[in-house]
Amino acid sequence: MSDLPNIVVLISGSGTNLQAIIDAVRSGDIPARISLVLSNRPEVKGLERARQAGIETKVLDHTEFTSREAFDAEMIRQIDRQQPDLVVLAGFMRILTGDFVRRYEGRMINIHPSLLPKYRGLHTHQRALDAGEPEHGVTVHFVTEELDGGPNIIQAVVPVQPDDTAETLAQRVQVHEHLIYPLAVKWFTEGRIRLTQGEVTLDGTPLPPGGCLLDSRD
Ligand code: NHR
Ligand code: GAR
Repeated sequence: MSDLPNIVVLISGSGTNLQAIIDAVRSGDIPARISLVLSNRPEVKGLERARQAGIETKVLDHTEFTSREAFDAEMIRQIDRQQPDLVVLAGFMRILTGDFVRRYEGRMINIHPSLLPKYRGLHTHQRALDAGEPEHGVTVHFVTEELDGGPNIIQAVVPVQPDDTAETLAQRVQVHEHLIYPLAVKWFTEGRIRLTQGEVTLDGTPLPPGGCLLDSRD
């Protein structure tokens, strides 16, 4: 056992954000260890990434459970075995029950591909394009029961280009995801980021509602 903070990562897909975090742990940038990668979908690329990095993996296929409550209860069992300091949702695509979210309140974060509070939920890139938004982006936030409603930690702004499709926009947003998610995980594991009474502080100073802003437009 090591004294480093312990992270459990939940995924559903390709795991490029997981990879960015693995790389930052490896390089020593994030002072932590990843003890488990849990996927609700079998055979996704993210599981292979975890195995390649020598991290324990577990699949809990949600289709094999009779209810969200039963699925979440088994996830809790698997996660609590690791006694994690931080639970990281990295492209995890199942809505979590209140019981689950409350259990990890203040130590569970998510990356969501929009400038929250805009475009909660799914298909964010297409919805931003349809609305004619001049800019879009990505948010790292603490997870609360309200879907994509938790307080923000970091946002990165990405300008929308006239010829953008949902795919090209998603690709440019992802470049920023891979910058800000490892940074948020680093700050949390260093004890710099805290959620207290619904407010996020960085080094003890409350963040503005959007969170820390990474603006690469200039
Ligand atoms: N759970 C809670 N309670 N609160 C949040 O803020 C959560 C959460 C679970 C996941 C990630 C979120 C995102 O970043 C997240 C945040 C999935 C859906 C969804 O509709 C919505 C938001 C997010 C993740 N999922 C469908 C469901 O029925 C399934 C969709 C699919 O499998 O493709 O769970 O966007
Ligand atoms: C990321 O773009 C993430 O922002 C988004 O899914 C992708 C996962 O990619 N998350 C959501 O849409 C959550 N509902 P990854 O598996 O390669 O990290």
